[in-house]
Parts: sequence; structure tokens; C-alpha cells
Amino acid sequence: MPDGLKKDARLPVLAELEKKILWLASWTIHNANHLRDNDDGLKVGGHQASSASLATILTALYFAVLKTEDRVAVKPHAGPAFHAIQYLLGRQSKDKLIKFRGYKGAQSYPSRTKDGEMVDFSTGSVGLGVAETLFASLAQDYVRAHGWGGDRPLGRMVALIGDAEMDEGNIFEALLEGWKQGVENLWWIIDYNRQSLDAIAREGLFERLEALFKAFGWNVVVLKYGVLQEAAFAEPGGERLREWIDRCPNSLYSSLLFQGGRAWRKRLTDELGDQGPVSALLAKRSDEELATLMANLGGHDMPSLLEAFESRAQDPNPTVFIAYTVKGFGLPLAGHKDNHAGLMTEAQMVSFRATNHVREGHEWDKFEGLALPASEIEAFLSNVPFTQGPGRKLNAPILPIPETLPQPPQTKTESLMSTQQGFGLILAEIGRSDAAFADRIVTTSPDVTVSTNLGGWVNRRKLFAREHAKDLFRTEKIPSTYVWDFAPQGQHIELGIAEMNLFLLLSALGLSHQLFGTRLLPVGTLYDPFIARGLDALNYACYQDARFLLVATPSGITLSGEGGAHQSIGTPLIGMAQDGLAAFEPAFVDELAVMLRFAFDYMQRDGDAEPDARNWLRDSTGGSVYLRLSTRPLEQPRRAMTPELARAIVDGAYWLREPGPNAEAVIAYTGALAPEAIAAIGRLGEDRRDIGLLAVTSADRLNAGWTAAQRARENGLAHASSHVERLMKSLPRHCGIVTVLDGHPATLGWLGAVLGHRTRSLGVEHFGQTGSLAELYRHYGIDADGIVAAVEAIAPGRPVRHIRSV
Ligand SMILES: Cc1ncc(C[n+]2csc(CCOP(=O)(O)OP(=O)(O)O)c2C)c(N)n1
Ligand SMILES: [Mg+2]
Repeated sequence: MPDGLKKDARLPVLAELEKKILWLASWTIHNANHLRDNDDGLKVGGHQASSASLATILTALYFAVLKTEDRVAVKPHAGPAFHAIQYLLGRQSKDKLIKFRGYKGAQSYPSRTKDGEMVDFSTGSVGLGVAETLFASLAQDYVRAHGWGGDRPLGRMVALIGDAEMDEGNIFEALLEGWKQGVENLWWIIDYNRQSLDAIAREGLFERLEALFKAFGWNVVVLKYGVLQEAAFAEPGGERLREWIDRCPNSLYSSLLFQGGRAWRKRLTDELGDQGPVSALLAKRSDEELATLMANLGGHDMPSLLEAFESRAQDPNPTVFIAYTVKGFGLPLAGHKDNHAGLMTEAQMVSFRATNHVREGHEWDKFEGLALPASEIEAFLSNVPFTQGPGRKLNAPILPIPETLPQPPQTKTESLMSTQQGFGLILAEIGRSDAAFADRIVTTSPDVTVSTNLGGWVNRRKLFAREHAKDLFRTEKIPSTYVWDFAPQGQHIELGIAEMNLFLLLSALGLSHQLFGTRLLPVGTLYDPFIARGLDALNYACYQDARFLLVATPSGITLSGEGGAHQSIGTPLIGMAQDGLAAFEPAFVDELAVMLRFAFDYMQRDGDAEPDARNWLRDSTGGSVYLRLSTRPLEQPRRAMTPELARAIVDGAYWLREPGPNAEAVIAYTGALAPEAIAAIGRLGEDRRDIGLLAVTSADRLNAGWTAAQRARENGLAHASSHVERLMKSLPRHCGIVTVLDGHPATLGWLGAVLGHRTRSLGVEHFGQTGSLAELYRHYGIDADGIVAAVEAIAPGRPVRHIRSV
């Protein structure tokens, strides 16, 4: 270690702060579990051992190393330690710490939306926060390459990772993608305590990790021994101690850490005692000193940590730090294999309180029991680099979106069109236009750019890369439809197939306005069935309130030729259930144009992040948008897009054919099954002239509006009504509803409950077959025959008075 560091003036204050963080984190959990009222008798929980494991590293980072422009994902179960740090920095309240894991209290796992701007990246589902930092670094590069970064310094994206968290496959997927994209300014710090939730880790894990990161071109820094250990190794007999430590199995080391100084002495004496230098090395230390020495691993050694971090501050290469730590460091839980959810007992807390010199009633006092004057610590805290400069949550102005988007060029011969084709054409038109918002669109796709119809857009706007690269096929004059040119100004980020990466990149790009002060309009495309492959990352992106447009195409059994595994059934239900994501499924391209326009606007709305009773639809808060598209070409309606129709499309439904006053049935359809619904109406209309045809453009928003209206009425707003209630209010009580979509029938099954109409819902419930569309529609009973049969069954044309509603 360089001499300078030994004299580092920060060390005494940092030592006090580290102690305070460990105390506060442990006390916060203790209070929530043992002291606070607990009405329901459920364990509150919280992770004292996991927090302790990171206390030193977090202290080094937040109080010395991190700069204001850096962005951090903290290991989820170190949440209490993180909150303690924010509390000391004046960014977290005592009240919220007292309510930790309680209603409106500090969150169990750091949350951007619920804890506030001190959290850069939410964490919780392990692995996702880690990879998110990698994609945030790509997003930062993108913003910078387009010249939007201003004079703000480049930040470093930092992830604090549990060693067992490294089992998550999405981290490896991200590593490979990061290598392809040449990501920089990235630090991953592995809390190598060799314990997971259940048990002690397998031997030699760090060697695999080291090799892995090196293979991807990362710098690898192993922080194994602390300065006390290094000093001991330099003593006579010290080398033998080092060899013993290196050979010691993880379980044994952990169990000795748990047992403490006497156990260490016995074991080391038994195995190394030589009546010579090693015995002398041991004898010269008290039991307590021996325990401190053996727990003095790199991840708990402040001088080593500062040196490791600060010496790499100027290196842009991605760097992983493998920091040896002790799970439960400094607590009686240290090293015990069952300590993950373990809580210190009341008695243990009494002695821990005494060690920390904390008087009763002063548990939350920031400077209680510290060895330095409060004024000195306060002065230090007000100067930490992390809190200097602008706040953490930046802002960026809203980008105006034109009232209507450019329409696809329509020729007379092109009256047949699919929504996927329409999407590609509209985006290509936007690409051709000079509208300012078009420059902020960034598209991305996991190797399905061409097959989701982004090709026209990419031809116009190029692919993004730090370096220019021409499409070789073009330079070689080989005919090809797509120009695969890369440029720093490119607006498409091409990803490998891993769908997890798509959602994590959308999440990072979709937070760019807050993370980097530049608003982007990210658009991601993938095949609808593969949403499931990245679903947790999609959920994570929404939980963080990232803003993006997801275009999923093709969908449903329209992929008839591809077979069951390619045909999505449940995605419309995902669209309805996923918070923060407004889902649409158009049948016609003019509807799609309205939805796209809405999406670019909705993605930028920024009200209160928590929807309240009046804002259940999130219309003021905004969110992300999911469009479920199809490759099935449909005859396009020739009609003018009136503001009323556009509004109804956004609200979720409109009458394609108004029901008459004596309607016995209506058919409600979604998406690509429009022709079947229209054909069924044609056949039924011969003897049922009042029959209506409802086009449902968004089951999600239609349903959310209905829920909102009911809630509003229950809260005393007697006149509240929803779009679907207004649409259906003139339907006679006896009218039956048949719903149909290329997806799970439950998506529209609720329509009958709105005003109490008997309903039969058609759709797809089982894995598909290969076959022609007609064969498959017949197979599932969602063709015109199936719809007619359902109408006949539900509304057989008997006199009204014989039909009892259900
Ligand atoms: C995706 C996911 N699966 C499972 C869990 C439950 N879980 C929380 S922490 C943890 C193990 C953590 O071990 P490690 O990452 O080594 O952290 P440590 O507690 O040792 O610091 C597990 C399985 C989770 N949070 N997320
Ligand atoms: Mg661990």
C-alpha cells in the first residue's frame, strides 16, 4: 500500500461512519421486527447479515469515491445499509427508517419510484439491477455520441452484487452484449462473502468469475486480504498463515468466523502450530485481535478499498472488483450459514448497543457514540463528492409530438395491409421526416429488426456504434434490401437475441431523461411470444417507471406456420395486468397511427408516480406502451380519422357498427380477427338487424377506465362513468355479448360484467398447431362459423322475456 494512504485523513471519519451505518442498518431492522407494533403477526424481515457484508464497501463508495454523476444499483438486501447512508447524508428521514418495510416507509429493497431520487436503479429481483448498469452505460454512450450530454461529466455506472447473484443468467447475457457494444465506465463490485441464501458457496467460485470477466475483456481486481492480514503475512511465519487461508474451505472459514477468537486459535494452533514463528505470530495476539485479523478481508479494509477504487478512477475499461467479505461482518451473526434471514436477538442487540456506545432513546441520533466530534463528521458529510453538484434526478423538456403522425403512402392496390407492415411504413415515414421528435427516437431489437419491419427506419437512420462502419455488402455492390451502416449518429441499437437484454436496454434508455438529462423515445421490437422470455426484466423496467414503446409482432396464432411455441396466447393478459404499461391491439393501420401518436405523448407524461383514485388510468402519470401487432394483411377501412374516433381508440373501443335499440347480441373483437367478426355480423345481420360490432382497441385501457369509474363512484363521485359504460349503456338487458380475439378469451370475458350482459368469450386456450389460418381459426372456433354459433347459443332469438340474465 502506498505510504500516502496510511496517512489518509479521511480514514478516522470513515471508520466512524462505517460503524454508524452498521449500527443504523441493524437497528432499523431490529426496530421493525422487535419494537414496532405488529398487527398481523407476520415476520417483517430485513437482512442484517447481508447489509453488514457491504457496510465497508458502501461507506467507501458513498462517502469518498462516488461522484454526483455516477449511478448505482445496490444489492437489494443491503437496502437497510443504503438507507442508513442516505439518512446520514440528509436524504432519508428518520420517520421512514422507523417505518422500514412498513406502509410508506423506507423500502425493503431500494426503489426509484418509492424511495425517491436517491435511488438510481431499483433492485430486488436479483441480477436485473446489475445488468441494468451495463445498459445504462450504453445509454450514456448513446446520448454522448449524439452530442446531447452537454458539459456534464461522464458518470460511472456501478453495481454492488451479491456473489450468489452472479448465478442469474441475465448477467451473462448482458456481459456478452456489453462486449459487443464496447461498454465503458462500468464498475461491478462483487460482495464475495461466499454465502447465498441457503448455504455456503462452492469452492473456487472466484476463479470462475475471474476467468469469465477476463474473457470479456474486463479488468479484474481481487481484494482478498486487508492491511492487517498483509502485515501479518510479512511477519515471520506469516507466509504459512497466508497459505492456510488460501487453502481453507469456505465452510470452515465461515464457521470459524462465527465462532470467534478462541476457535480460531485452537484451529490455527492445531493445524499450523510449530513452536516457532507461526506459534509466536498467534501468541502475540489476543483472541479478539486474532478474530479481527482473520476477518480483515479486502472488502472490509477501508485503505485497500480506497486504493483499489481510486487508482482505477481514470480507467474507462469496465472493471470488476471481487471483494472478499464476511456475511454479517461485525455482528454476532457473522459467518453462520443460516444468517441470511437471521435477526439479532434482543440480548445480542443489548450488547451490540453497548459496543456502539448508544444510549437508550438515542438509537437514531446520527452521531451518538462516535469517537469524533459531531461537528467534524458533519463537516465531512457536507463535503462528500457524491452530494456535490446537481440533484440525482435530472429533467429534460417534453418533446412536442405532431397532432398526427406521417401516414404510410397508400396506393389503390395496397388496401390490404397488416398492422406490422403499417408500423414499419409509419416509422419509415417518421424517419424520412424532419420532425424534431424523430431525432430522439431510438429503436432496438434482439436480432429481429428486419422481421419486425424496422428495416425501412434503419435504412434512413442507420445503426448506432461508436465508430463508423459501412455495410460491406453495399460497398461490394451486392444487392440487399437493407443498409447495415453503423455510425455514432445512428438511431438503432442492434442487440443479440437475448430478450432480457432488450427490456433492460429499454429500461435504461427509458430513464435517460432522469439519469442523463436527455429525453429519448425508445422503441423496442420483438416477437410477441418472446415477451415471456424477458418478462421479469419488463416488469422491472415498468417498476422503475422507465418510458418506452414495445412493439410485439407477430402475435397469436397468426404465426400459424411456426407452430405452438411461437404462438402467443397469454400476452394480452400480460398487457392488462402489467402496471405501468398501456396495452393496445389494433386491427387497422389508421388505428395504429393513433396509438403510436398517443404512445409518444404518453411516454413523456410525468405526473405523480403513484396512481390515485382519480388517476387510475394513469392518464396524467403516463407510462410505457405495448402494441400487439400482426402479420395478417387486412382490408383497410376507408374512413376519416375524426378526433372522436381517435379518442375512442385511445380509450379502448368504438362501435364499428352501432347496435340498434333491440339488439339481441353484439360481437366484440380485438385485432386481426376483425374480418371474422365482420363476416359473422354480415351473416347474422340478415335476420338480426340490430346486432352491433364493437372494435376493442385496448382491453387494458377499457378495463382500467371501468375500474377507475367504479372506484370513483365508491369514493363519492356519483357521476363518474367510463368509456365502456357509455358505449354499452343503450344495450338492452337481454342482449348477449360474444367476444373474440387471437389470444386468451379471458382478455375480453369481463365485458359482460360491466352492465350485466350474458357473455360468451372466444379465443385461444391451448398450444397451437401448424396449419393455415383458416384451419387454425376453425380448430379454435374463432372463425365466422364459430362466432355465429356462439351468438346463436347465447342469443337464440327467443322472445326477450324468456331470457334470464346471468
Ligand atoms: C430473482 C430472485 N430470485 C430469488 C431471490 C431471493 N433471494 C434474495 S437474496 C438471495 C441470495 C443472495 O445471496 P448473495 O447474492 O450472495 O447475497 P448475500 O446475502 O450473501 O449478500 C436470494 C436467493 C431474489 N431476490 N430474486
Ligand atoms: Mg453472498
